[in-house]
Amino acid sequence: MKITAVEAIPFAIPYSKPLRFASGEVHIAEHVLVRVHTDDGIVGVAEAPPRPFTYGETQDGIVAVIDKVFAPQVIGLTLLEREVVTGRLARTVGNPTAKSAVDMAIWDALGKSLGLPVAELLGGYTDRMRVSHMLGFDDPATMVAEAEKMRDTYGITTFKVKVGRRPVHLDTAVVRALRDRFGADVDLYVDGNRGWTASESARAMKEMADLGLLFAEELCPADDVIGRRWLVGQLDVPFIADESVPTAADVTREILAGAATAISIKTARTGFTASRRVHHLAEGLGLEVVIGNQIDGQVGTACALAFGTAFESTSRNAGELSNFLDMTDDLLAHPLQISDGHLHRCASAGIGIEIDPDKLAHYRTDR
Ligand code: MUC
Ligand code: MG
Repeated sequence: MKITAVEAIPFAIPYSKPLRFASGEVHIAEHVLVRVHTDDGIVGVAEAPPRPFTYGETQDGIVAVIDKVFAPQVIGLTLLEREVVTGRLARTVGNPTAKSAVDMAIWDALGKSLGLPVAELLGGYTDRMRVSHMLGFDDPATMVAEAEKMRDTYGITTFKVKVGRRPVHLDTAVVRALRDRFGADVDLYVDGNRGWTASESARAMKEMADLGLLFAEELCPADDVIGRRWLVGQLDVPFIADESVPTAADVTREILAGAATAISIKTARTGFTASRRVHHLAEGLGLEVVIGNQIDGQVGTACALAFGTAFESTSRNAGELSNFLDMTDDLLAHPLQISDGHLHRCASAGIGIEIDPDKLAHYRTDR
């Protein structure tokens, strides 16, 4: 169970449909596949998605920090020393998705070594999650058509609508068009990625007051401290903190400040080890949680699913597990399948995924 090598492999897979939102847009999945090797021939895998507009990381930076800093810090440790790994990686500031991919690849290797699914090692609550699909910026008719396709093809009935454009009517018109089209048959919530001011957010939420939203997420920046508290205090739906809470300490800070009332847990930024801390903290604080998506590929989505299915509160709400549907291809030998609005986790050991070597050879960009 001793770690002998850590590889960081950059790859690039185009999206068939780019995702656009208030803080950026994504056209190509330029991610990093992390492989952790052990002395008994086990290989654990996970992926890191660079999101410069959210965490400041880049693909080259992720490869460099893993090759030069993290790999030397974890080689020689065993798969059971995950808290030692966490402590060593914490010596480096930032780099959340690089750290998380190393952490999750170690958990994958541990599960494979023990012959047990990671979801069961973490908590083993269920084997499936309802799926929520993210609708990126477009005109109302196109976004309604996409929701229709997702419902008819995959049975998805929960949609997170990206908002944060100006004037706010551009977005409120989309949410209204979705409600008009689907009535009470779908659940809707909105994510602003900090695009609006607090007062624009308040106006937009008033315009949508009759639309039965489940949640509102990061409508305005958490750095607008007073404005954000003012906004959250007047909403009658939970306000989800996403990019403002990349660590458990940030969760405490934002919740105690009245800047949020619910939490998005993203394994892409907190791996399994720190996501577990965030989950336990949220439970102790009595916060609702949603499993979020860092616009992950199938490897990252399988990680989110493994964590989400491990606990009751993480599997209660629909999880954001469908961004991979917008990619032209992926790395898995057995692609994830969403049906009847659910994603089932694979019962095999580790995270439950297998990398297709031909696909990796085709999409890796370092050779
Ligand atoms: C989300 O929930 O915000 C877009 C930006 C980011 O950091 O994550 C995605 C999805
Ligand atoms: Mg978000």
